[in-house]
Amino acid sequence: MTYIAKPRFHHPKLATNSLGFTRRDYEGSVSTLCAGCGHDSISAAIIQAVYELEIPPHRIAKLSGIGCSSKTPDYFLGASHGFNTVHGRMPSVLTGANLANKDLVYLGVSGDGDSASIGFGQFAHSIRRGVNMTYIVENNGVYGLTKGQFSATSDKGSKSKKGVVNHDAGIDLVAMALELGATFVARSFSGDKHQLTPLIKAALLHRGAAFIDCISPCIQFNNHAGSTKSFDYVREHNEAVNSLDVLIPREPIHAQYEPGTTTKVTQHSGEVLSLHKLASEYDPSDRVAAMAYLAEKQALGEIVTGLLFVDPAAEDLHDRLETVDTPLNALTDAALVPGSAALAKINESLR
Ligand SMILES: Cc1ncc(C[n+]2csc(CCOP(=O)(O)OP(=O)(O)O)c2C)c(N)n1
Ligand code: SF4
Ligand SMILES: [Mg+2]
Repeated sequence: MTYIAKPRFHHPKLATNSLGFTRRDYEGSVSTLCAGCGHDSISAAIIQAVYELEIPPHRIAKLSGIGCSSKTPDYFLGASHGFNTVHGRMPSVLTGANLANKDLVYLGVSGDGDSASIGFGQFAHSIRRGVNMTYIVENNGVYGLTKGQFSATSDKGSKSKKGVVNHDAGIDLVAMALELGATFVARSFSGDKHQLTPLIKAALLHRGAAFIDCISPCIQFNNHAGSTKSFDYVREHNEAVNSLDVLIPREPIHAQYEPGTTTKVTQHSGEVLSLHKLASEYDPSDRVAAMAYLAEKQALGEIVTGLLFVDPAAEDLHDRLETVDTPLNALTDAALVPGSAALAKINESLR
């Protein structure tokens, strides 16, 4: 059995959002991952984020590749559209689905093996094209599903459970996403749901390629001394540059910060990202400075987390291609077959 269905009944007084859905309505099957796996905490943060954003489950399309991380869409948003692709191919399938129907909210979930090895090219091109999506890598530095080989995000010098040293340079997916032009870039930790949940909410509301690298320890193969992706190592080296509140216009605003320490960023859909600065010199609107800051801190062995870069006025792939608003499967025959006069006009424009 690959999944275990959850019982559908729940306490009649369970809180609901304005759509009448409980948090349970955004859950999926019972997880079959190892108890304590970081990936399950990310699933919980996704459920919380979508419940709080009050997105109807049928408006979400969740896609993944292959790996323990890529299995997780089975464990959240059970009433949403889902597509489990082959290893490393989530980004191209997501791009195709997004081009066919821009009405859905696209959530891609992947692993460090899935995105930084076999799917590295796919990751790169979906980011540089500005596909409107939230792309989460559940990064544990190993191939968890195939029993703990080093992945391309394992840090040079880190040790496997059996003491083998990794001599290859690690790929930093956050640095790559910044370089490739992602318009929302964040790093978080599966053990910090207070940081992760608002980041997922903000990413889902962002128009353009939103990338979150979420360090997610594999308790089975990469949670020992010598690993740089263990719970202890990440807790000790975590340097958060800011903390985030997503302020939806309909909700009361609770956040109160000292004047001068908070930056407000308004995104396309009207919601406001309220960023509380923890590192006074950090500016998330400056891509080049963000890249330099990350490199500097990485050299000191620090793991920089938080919202690292955001361009609230970003355009997405549809803006660049000037596509129609109507999903392709809803276009009428007249729109799809515009006739010989329209064809002649196109041919003329190409001469
Ligand atoms: C084409 C192909 N090559 C190799 C595999 C074997 N394989 C399955 S999962 C995986 C790596 C998974 O690692 P990651 O994406 O980091 O996910 P994790 O299990 O660590 O969450 C590999 C190599 C496969 N399924 N398909
Ligand atoms: S092997 Fe690792 S990544 Fe896979 S479920 Fe177990 S703890 Fe999680
Ligand atoms: Mg992995």
